[in-house]
Amino acid sequence: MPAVLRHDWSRDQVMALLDLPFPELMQRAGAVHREHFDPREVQVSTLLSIKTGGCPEDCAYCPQAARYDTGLKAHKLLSLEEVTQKAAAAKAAGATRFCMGAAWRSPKDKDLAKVAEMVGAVRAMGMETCATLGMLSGEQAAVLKDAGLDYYNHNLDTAPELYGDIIHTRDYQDRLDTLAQVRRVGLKTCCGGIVGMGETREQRAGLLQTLANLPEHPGSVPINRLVQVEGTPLHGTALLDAFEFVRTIAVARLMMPLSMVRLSAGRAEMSEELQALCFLAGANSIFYGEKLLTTGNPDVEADQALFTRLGLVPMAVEAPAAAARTVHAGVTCAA
Ligand code: SAM
Ligand code: DTB
Ligand code: SF4
Repeated sequence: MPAVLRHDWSRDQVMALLDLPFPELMQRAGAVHREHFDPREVQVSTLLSIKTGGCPEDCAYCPQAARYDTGLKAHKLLSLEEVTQKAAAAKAAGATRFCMGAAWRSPKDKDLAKVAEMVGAVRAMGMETCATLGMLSGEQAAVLKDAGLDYYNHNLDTAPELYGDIIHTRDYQDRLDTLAQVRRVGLKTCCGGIVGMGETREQRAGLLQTLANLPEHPGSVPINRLVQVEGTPLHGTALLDAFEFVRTIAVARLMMPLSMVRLSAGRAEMSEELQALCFLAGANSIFYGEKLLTTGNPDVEADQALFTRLGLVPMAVEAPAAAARTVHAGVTCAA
């Protein structure tokens, strides 16, 4: 049956899903996952911080904001050679997508030209490419598209009504505008958020609602659990109940049935049993490799052993999108 891709979710409808009894929610999410994907397959992406720290923004979760004293060692933009070496190592370890992240508010054109070269070189190695460089103009998005970029990561991070409490140096509309530029040039979007920042269930619903009501569902939806870094304003936030995290994954799967839902930051602090629940809830992508951008991630050996124990296999290439119908605020069209 073709998937119905809805873009007309109300907050109440999302809350009704998040409020379901846990077994019912898991059953529904698992069924939708199986309808569109082989549930054994997990897409694996490796991250590299190509420019670390010294960021002028004030995101309350982020160790890379210059204004917080987190003891992070900043570094300038890596060379092309350093990046291709890391990409080759990621490929050899089994990653199929390589994501380059930079601690910028937005890239300078001279830096963007260097990143474009990196994208071309990684693409030529046969990996999918992703970049996360902050806000982009339409021209900058086009430069990345021409360089062979597959995905642009730009997260909405939280509900619109909470955004102003977490970040003061830009607003939600800035994020939506960059996403629109990225879509306009034909790049695929990777867009998700962070949970465990002290938000309510209603605000988690608000994040999911905004993601699913974008003009296109993001190709990848990273669901990050806050990594609490000493020195950031959110360090010391009350820990989110693990089942709430799993519920968020399950509802993302139900609302965006053809997207890759990524169990993202926070895995290093999760038990293997919790990660297994996330896969049952419909997560089918992870960040793979010892480091995220600046914080830790499980060892490659530990992830390989977990995959073996759970009978999971790395997804070779991204599964083609199944036939879908799209519903934009009540209007149904074939996609
Ligand atoms: N500077 C660019 C931007 O903010 O769009 C790109 C890099 S930024 C580090 C990419 C994403 O990492 C953020 O949008 C946020 O979702 C995630 N992130 C940053 N710090 C995090 C943390 N402590 N825990 C979980 N996710 C985090
Ligand atoms: C995403 O959603 N999570 C990744 C990636 N996109 C760029 C980043 C997680 C960062 C966690 C904190 C750190 O390592 O600095
Ligand atoms: Fe800068 Fe991105 Fe970190 Fe915000 S999340 S402080 S924009 S690197």
